[in-house]
Amino acid sequence: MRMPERIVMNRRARGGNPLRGRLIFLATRNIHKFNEARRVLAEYGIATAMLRMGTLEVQSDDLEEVARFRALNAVEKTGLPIIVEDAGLFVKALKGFPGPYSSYTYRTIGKNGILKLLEDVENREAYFKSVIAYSSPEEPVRLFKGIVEGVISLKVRGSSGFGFDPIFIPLEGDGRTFGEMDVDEKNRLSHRSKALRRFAEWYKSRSEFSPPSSQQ
Ligand code: ITT
Repeated sequence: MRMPERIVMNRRARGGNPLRGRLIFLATRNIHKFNEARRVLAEYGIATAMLRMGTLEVQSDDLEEVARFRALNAVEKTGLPIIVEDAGLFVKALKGFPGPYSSYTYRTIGKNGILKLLEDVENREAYFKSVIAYSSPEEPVRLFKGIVEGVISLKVRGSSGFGFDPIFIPLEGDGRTFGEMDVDEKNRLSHRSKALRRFAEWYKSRSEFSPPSSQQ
């Protein structure tokens, strides 16, 4: 009898899954996010598969809580080891807005709306925050975070990336917005790559150093 995929994966994960620490599923509908993640994780020898699925969204002003909830929901639906990522842009002069509401804000007022809100505002400090939630059928959720500090530009610059990239200038960069960088340049600085690197270090070390009994 052919075993359902989900059960095969569950057994492998409990026993000797040869892909442990080498393959991860990223549940997202955002192809740019997937592309960024795929390239960072490849540096660690981890292959990334995109699970283009919607996850239940919880109404919360806390990125961590949203990511944790979405990861649990995705694992419940698929039985796979999964990461989800939630990110947001936090603008100091707007008291952290749009933050966890970045997706809605982008779809409604967009990047020009943020520029408008900051018209004549001197303090243009902002940061992007990324929270990655990892979970699998046998493991509790683990969170990995990354932040990149920067300023909001005076006008839209560049067309690379997605979302608010064309209005965000990272402090550690050379004055260009993320929208003026290619994906590898953005990955050297971004909130997402920092969180991903933290996840990758843990994911790899966990499989390399776990005792043989849990790996057979
Ligand atoms: P998911 O399917 O993974 O949820 P999403 O596009 O909805 O994809 P998020 O909820 O994590 O992603 O991000 C919320 C919004 O924040 C997103 O729509 C962008 O407008 C903005 N954002 C997040 N990360 C960004 C980045 O690296 N560069 C520019 N904008 C970003």
